[in-house]
Amino acid sequence: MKIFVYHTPELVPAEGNPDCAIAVDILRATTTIATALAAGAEGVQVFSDIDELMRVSEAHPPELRIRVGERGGKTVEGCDLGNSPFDFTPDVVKGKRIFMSTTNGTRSLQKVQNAKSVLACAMINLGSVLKYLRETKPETVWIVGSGWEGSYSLEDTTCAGAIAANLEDEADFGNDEAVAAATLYKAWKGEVEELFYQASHGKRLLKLDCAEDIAYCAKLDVVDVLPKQSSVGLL
Ligand code: 3SL
Repeated sequence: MKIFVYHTPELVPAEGNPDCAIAVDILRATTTIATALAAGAEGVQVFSDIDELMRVSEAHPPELRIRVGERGGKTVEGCDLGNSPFDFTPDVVKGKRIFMSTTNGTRSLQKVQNAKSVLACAMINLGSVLKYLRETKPETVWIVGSGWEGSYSLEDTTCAGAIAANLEDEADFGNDEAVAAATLYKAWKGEVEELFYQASHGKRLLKLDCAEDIAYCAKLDVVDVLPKQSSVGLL
């Protein structure tokens, strides 16, 4: 297994496709996706464009769909929910299809759509992703951080590093970013919540009164779910 880390979707190579691509958007899209699936959502379809989300979801029965839209941390007008994982409870999402567009996370998932397998990873489902990698042993793994509008984000690199660091005895690191991410995670292991408050998006979310979201996003292995891309979205 050879692990490559890319800090943002923009840094993903234009050529080549990995055996497994893992999108990471700790604050908060991949955390929310894992939470929604663990709560019984039927699946999550991601869109980079809100108009496209509205158009495609129109064909789905309204009582069986949830439209999720976030821009700049806030709920998009006309959508049912924003991106706080706490809104995705079983009574709200069970059996429903989620149509989701967020500022950065859904863009990174779309960017790696052509990989042989595509996963969404957060701290809260790290163990499930590690188990999948250990069992399937993909030859090449790309871990793609979502960043913020094209720039680096500390929290996504921390999670990328958590994947890489846990596999360092079983895998090779394919680029310096993977080495750096693993080093970052090992330096902050056990204190990732504190680190997330220092991240620029952590600060942005604090201004939006989302401290509880950050604390939840920093938790390790609270759900046993593997969001994996299929022809009908992440299941
Ligand atoms: O950028 C994203 O995709 C979102 O996760 C951002 S937010 O945490 O919902 O503000």
